[in-house]
Amino acid sequence: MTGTIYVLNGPNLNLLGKRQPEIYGHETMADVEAACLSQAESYGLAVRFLQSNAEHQLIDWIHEAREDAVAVIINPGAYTHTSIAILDALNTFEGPVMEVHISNVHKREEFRRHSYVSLRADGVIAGCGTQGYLLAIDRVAKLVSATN
Ligand code: CA2
Repeated sequence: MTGTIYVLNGPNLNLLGKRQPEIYGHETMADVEAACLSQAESYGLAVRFLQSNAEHQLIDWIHEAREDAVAVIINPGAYTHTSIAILDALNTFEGPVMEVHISNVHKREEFRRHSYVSLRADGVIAGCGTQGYLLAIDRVAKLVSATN
C-alpha cells in the first residue's frame, strides 16, 4: 500500500501528557506521533501528524489533504462540538475520515455528546485513550486497501 494519512489534532491537544493525565493519560503528542508513524509504516503508509489551536489552520490542512492524503484521522478537540466549518471542509475530502477522541465523550458532560464531525466521519473511536489513533490507522488501512 502507498499513500499518506493526515492525522489532525485540534485545540489544547498540545498539552497532552502535561495536564489532566486522569482524563487524557501520560503520553505526549510526540509519543502519539511516533506510535502513529510506526503503525502506519507497518502497512506501507506514511503519516503527516499535525496539531493546531486554530480552526482556520485545521481547515487549511483538510484542504491540503484533498490533494495529498489517502485518508484523514481527526481529533478536532472542542471544535468537534462547535465547528460547522470543519464539517464543511471534511465534506470536500473524498477518502475515508476517522474521528478519534481520547476520552469517552459519552461519559462526560452532555455537550460533548454532540459532534458535527460525526456527520461526515466513516468511523468514530472514543474512550480508548491514545490507542484510538492506532485503531483508526488499522481501520484506514483496511478501507484504503479495499479501494486499491
Ligand atoms: O477526548 C478527546 O480527545 C477530546 O477531543 C479532547 C478535547 C475535548 O474538548 C473533547 O470533548 C474530547 C479537549 C482537548 C484538550 O486536550 C488536553 C490534553 C491534555 C491536557 C489538557 C487538555
